[in-house]
Amino acid sequence: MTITGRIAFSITLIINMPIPHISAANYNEDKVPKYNLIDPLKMRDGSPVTSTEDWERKRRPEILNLFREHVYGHSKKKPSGLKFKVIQNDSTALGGIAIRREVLITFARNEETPEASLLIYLPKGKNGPFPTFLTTNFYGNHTISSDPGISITRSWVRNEKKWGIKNNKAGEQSRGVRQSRWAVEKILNRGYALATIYYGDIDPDFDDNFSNGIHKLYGKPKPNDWGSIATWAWGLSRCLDYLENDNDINAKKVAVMGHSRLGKTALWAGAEDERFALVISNNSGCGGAALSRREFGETVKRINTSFPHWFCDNFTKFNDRVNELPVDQHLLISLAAPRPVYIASATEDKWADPKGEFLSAYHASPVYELFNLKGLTSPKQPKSDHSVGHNIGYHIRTGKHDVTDFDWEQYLNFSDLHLK
Ligand code: GTR
Repeated sequence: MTITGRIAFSITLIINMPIPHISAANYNEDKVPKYNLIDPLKMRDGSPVTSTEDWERKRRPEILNLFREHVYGHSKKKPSGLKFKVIQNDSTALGGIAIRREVLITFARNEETPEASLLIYLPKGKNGPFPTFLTTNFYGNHTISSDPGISITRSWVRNEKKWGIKNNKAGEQSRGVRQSRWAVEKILNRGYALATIYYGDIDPDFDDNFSNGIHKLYGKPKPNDWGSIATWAWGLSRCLDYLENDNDINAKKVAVMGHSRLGKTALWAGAEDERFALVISNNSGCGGAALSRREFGETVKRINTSFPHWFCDNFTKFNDRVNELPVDQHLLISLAAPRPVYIASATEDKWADPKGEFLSAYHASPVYELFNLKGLTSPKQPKSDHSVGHNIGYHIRTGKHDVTDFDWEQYLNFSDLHLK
């Protein structure tokens, strides 16, 4: 074996190494434990939810609060020192088809607190204000396109040898490395703006006992205070605060979208902030769209062990007793109602439990029906590469854990139905 081969082999071994005290992931449908799902239309005290008023005034706040208390943690209010500054506006971007705008977001005067850069592409030659996709990204705004004008993040980034990222610092070498996941031109051609922020600008994605990122501004969280997912979602809301004041953006038509851990983030952002008009979760898995009670692929215990900083500490109490969780992820999806929500899976993404992601979407349907909207009507997962649903959209794409042009095509079609 070559040296690179040996390194790759050892990395694979490490990733697949069992974590002590955690049983191996289950991928066998016959071994999914029996479970009862919580009825979205029944209050904790057993009283039924029979009207949209009951939902809005009682049941929705009850569910939201349970997720805050036991899963993602309570988030902080908008900081008083929040400021936005447009630092560039270039109408010759992407060969002249787009306006590239960058907005520097500062959260407080204290120099040690983070600053974030919001990248916006607006379609040129079309009439705004534009409906917009707002998303977080994994490696810095400059990785979503090879556009040389995007500023390189100065925040902590994950080291990635293949892209020349060393010492947790991004550089020119990583420009455009993630462009396959961002159908920028397609989005602009269809008349949407795209806005994105690097999640590490809000909170670096590693366990540092909550001392860096935005946590620095607010101090160490209590067991029911925000973990990193909630901070990233909060960051998206701060971006929306800016978008509300940008005349080129239709802030009433902003779809929040994310992939994987950032798909979990998009779902939580949509739940916490009802200004988001539409919510899209791509391959979000455990702690995202997938039902925790199925314990298929990644489990609550596993995720809390590998990523202790993502959720609030209270979530760990349920590591060995998911059935006692007062929520499950279909209720998270129901928090989007009556706004449209789209859930997407991938056939090879077993770790994220595609069937569990679908079932969550399906079991959120009664809440949409309460609003006289159609949810998903069949409990059977649709065939691959075929989008279903009007208010709750779903597809399972052939292939691996990723975001592809096919996924974006479905999000655009779905958004056309609701945001155009
Ligand atoms: C995995 C994690 C998943 C998913 C994914 C990602 O390691 O187990 O929950 O979030 O990372 O974000 O890429």
